[in-house]
Amino acid sequence: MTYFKGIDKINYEGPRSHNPFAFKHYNPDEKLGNKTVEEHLRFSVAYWHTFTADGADPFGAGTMQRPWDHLTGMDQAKARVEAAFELFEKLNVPYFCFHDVDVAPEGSSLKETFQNLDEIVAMIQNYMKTSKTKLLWNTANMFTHPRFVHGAATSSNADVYAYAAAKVKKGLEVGKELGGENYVFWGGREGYETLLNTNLKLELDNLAKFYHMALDYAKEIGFDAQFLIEPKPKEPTTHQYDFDVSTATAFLYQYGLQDDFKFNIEANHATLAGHTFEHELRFARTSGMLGSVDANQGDTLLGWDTDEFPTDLYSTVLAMYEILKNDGLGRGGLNFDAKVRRGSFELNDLVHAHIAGMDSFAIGLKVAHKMIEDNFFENIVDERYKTFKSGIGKKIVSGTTNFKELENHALELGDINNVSGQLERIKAQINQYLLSVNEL
Ligand code: XUL
Ligand code: CO
Repeated sequence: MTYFKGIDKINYEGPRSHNPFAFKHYNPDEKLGNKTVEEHLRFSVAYWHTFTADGADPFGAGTMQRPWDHLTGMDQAKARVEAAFELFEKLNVPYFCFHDVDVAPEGSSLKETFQNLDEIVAMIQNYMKTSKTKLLWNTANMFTHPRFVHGAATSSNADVYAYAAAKVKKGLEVGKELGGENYVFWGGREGYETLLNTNLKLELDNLAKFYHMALDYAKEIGFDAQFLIEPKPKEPTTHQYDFDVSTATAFLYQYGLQDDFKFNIEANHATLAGHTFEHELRFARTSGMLGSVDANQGDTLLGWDTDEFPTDLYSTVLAMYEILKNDGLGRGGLNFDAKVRRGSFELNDLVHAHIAGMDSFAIGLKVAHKMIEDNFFENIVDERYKTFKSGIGKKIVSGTTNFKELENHALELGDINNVSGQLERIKAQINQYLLSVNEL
């Protein structure tokens, strides 16, 4: 059966095309430096937003019109797999991601849940034999079901901890079966609402032990995926333990996990933490821990995780700059952890949304690539920090000075000469790059 009726494979038609079902900037086969555009961007479709979610929000019921809506249970799950691989092929995406419960419904026992999952995973595996789309990562949903009310690996209830471990164990087995490149841990309900009833130290110790056991098990079964932590500061708990890259880095170092984890950075999580997307990418890159990206954007007027498809070109440029400077994402990719708006309920909206996101990141890639060729930011930074290249600055950088020498230096100074940071000029130049993207 065809789900996305009347829609053919989405092709690249160039920036002047007016075809809503064509890429204007994403040309997967185009070579940029030593990689194709497809290899640079490594796009992934998020199963949960695109095939499972119905558009419900805290104020109202679902609005999405989907051709698998008339089905329920396993029949619906199977129809979703068919629809998913049809869309992957039409969008020509190299990757997809899912949570266990996105693909298969929970049964009346954990055993039945696993059986459901096995059946769907076998179906997915079959599709993957002939599809080019591979598994970027899978993960376990440990936040939706009421049993996770107090968390999973940080729950106050040891039985829930064990249940969560069983789900992750299964997730690692599934990841191995499907050849997943990464395995993601997003904190879900790993955090707390109030300290009035919380043993914070025990919860963090338990979480670290959970991660160590997951690593041990992955090794035991020979699943060599990159493990990723996805930081988020709040939602659903008030205080998520993996608040941001810096907080989670400290946690990983504290518990000896730093060599086995990298980060999956989500744009809207960064902004919820009061950071920019590029701030989180830079912090992860600086410590060699930039693993993958959940590509979306928030709404500047709303303070929650709106998971919009990324269309802000300024942001995609700065994100792609970080990714290119990281020499790419390695085994990671750009996963659209993004949902169409509640008002965009038609099936075609799913296609338009992915085209918009893919084109926006393709523009970001082209502009960032050109800026790096021009040494745009490198020249700005070189000039701005030039006092550290000679004299006392050089000694500071090489660690060969001390407070006495610095005091002597300071005492001999006359008026200190600072120069402008030139932010407005820099922004205007970035605009010039953006506006010339069609000539790049
Ligand atoms: C939630 C979120 C998750 C993770 C995977 O904000 O981003 O969908 O990406 O669990
Ligand atoms: Co995410």
